[in-house]
Amino acid sequence: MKSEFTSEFFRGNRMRLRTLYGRATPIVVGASGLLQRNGDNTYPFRQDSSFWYLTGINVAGAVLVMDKDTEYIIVPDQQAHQTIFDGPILEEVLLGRSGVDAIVGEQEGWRQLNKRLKRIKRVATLIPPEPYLDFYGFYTNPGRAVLQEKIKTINAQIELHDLRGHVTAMRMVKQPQELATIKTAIKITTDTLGYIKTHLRDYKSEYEIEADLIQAYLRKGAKGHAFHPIVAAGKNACTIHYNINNDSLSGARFVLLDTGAEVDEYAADLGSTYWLTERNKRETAVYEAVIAVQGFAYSLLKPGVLIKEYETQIEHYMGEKLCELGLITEIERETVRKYFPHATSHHVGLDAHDAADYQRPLEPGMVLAVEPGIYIPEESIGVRIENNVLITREGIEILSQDLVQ
Ligand SMILES: [Mn+2]
Repeated sequence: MKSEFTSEFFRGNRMRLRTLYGRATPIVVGASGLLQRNGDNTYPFRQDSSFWYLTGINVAGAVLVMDKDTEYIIVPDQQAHQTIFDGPILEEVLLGRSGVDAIVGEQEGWRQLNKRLKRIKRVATLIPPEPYLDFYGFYTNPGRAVLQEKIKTINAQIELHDLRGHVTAMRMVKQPQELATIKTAIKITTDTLGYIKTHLRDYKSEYEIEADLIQAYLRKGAKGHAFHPIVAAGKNACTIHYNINNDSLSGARFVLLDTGAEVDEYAADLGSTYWLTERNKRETAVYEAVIAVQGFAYSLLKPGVLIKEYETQIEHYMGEKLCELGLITEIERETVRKYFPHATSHHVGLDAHDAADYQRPLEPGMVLAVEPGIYIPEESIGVRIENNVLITREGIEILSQDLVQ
């Protein structure tokens, strides 16, 4: 598939970052590193989204340096066996893609950087996240932390300035190439979900649906999944991030899908709940309540809106729906969150849950997911419908208009 991105995009992002942050302090940004899966087997490489946004380069362990009037990328030296096993890293390809002045090898690059870092008081970088994210229960990619350690080893006194706020501010408002790519990812995903809905009765298990998702994404030109898909039949839908996807569909009345293709490095994040049999009255009431909340969310979204206030309004509206369904009698945060335990919206972009400052009012060019859901474990019903919308000057454009709900 033809990429929307040329070196102009990445060069433009670097120029804007230097305008936002200032040119007096050198900027040094690290790529993600390869991660062990088991033994000498690595996980498929996925670049740090912000590093990609500034370089377009998918090399593990690379380092971008922006200093005075020069920009260069240090790429890890390849041992002869790595060139044979992993393929060569081609300098001219990296230069053409990123638009930097030079690609330099590890030794030469760090020799240059070493000299500079020893003499300066501060350097700007993307500060690493905590090594272990308690809330999500996983280890983060150590790429940024490794770079930070290396800088500190060269100059222990050096002050590290954090660029995350600036890069996040830039990533929140999508440029035309980004929007076009997100639209492609959305189209691939909605086409695939449409196919699955039409053939729903042919599937005997969740994993057969998962197999068709990856098959369709790859065949339609996506890189693969933007995140591990959720294919949850029946009561499994009440587990919000269920993704074992190995259950049988026999006896299940519906299946909840939450998935997105990845195109270039951009995500779609969509989903719906499809019935394997005729919806009964109760299921229809729950489904229609979710649709009503979705419509209410759409009516609120426009420039200037604060996500926090938007979520509070939706929580109240959802509360009314849950009362109508006889699930709660009082509309309070705790009662509502028992049946709707997640947020309605998040930004979508290079990451399915994209880098964002949720204190910042909405602006045209932002892309959001809208994903209300109602989960009733005691009735084994879980319904979520997720669309992606673009904030426009007037309100929103639903980017996933083709999603079969
Ligand atoms: Mn989502």
